[in-house]
Amino acid sequence: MATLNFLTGNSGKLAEAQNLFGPHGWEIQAFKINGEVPDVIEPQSDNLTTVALAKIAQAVELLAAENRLGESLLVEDSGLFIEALPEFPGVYSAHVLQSIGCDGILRLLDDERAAHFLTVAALWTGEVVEVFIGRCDGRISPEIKGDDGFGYDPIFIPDESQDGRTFAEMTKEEKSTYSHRGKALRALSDYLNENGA
Ligand code: ITT
Repeated sequence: MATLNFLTGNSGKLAEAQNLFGPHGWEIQAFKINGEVPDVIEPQSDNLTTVALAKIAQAVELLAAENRLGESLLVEDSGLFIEALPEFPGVYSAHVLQSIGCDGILRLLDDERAAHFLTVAALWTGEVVEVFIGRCDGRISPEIKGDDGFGYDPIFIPDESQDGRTFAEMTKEEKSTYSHRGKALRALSDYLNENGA
């Protein structure tokens, strides 16, 4: 089974990637140095691609320092964008979740609830960097619902599912069918297949 390193401090993202790639013959392995996920600095930027490219540049330096430059490595940056609150929480999604949480988001909204998630995944192939983007349109639920998933999953309802459930009320497989991450990682998986990885 081929191995793809994933540098992330978010265990929910790791679990989703493992679930999505496992059936396609890829083992997604958490990238660690001395048993720890190394810290990378996220630049101040209002653009997820800029953040993902900064993360992959640092990750490649870490691989090089470990004499593992020939291995492939994945990072990704994701954000929730709420139409009524332009660019918010967007690139600040992690900070906003920690500070006001899903409850705080619900308190900020009235009838206008359209939102989307974006994922920018950056892959070091062992030779070059490739970028894959996934988007999921939906809306913010009137209430917190569901126990699965992570982050904003209990308040996000994807349009495509058409049954009104939040991501947190879905299995990982169902969420991946519709999600920003599922779309970005399926494009990445197609790239790996087409390029004979
Ligand atoms: P990394 O180490 O991979 O950067 P992170 O948790 O900092 O992990 P991001 O900056 O990409 O990840 O994510 C911003 C926030 O958005 C973070 O609080 C996540 O929990 C949340 N988030 C990302 N993807 C999500 C998803 O699919 N469902 C719900 N919340 C999500």
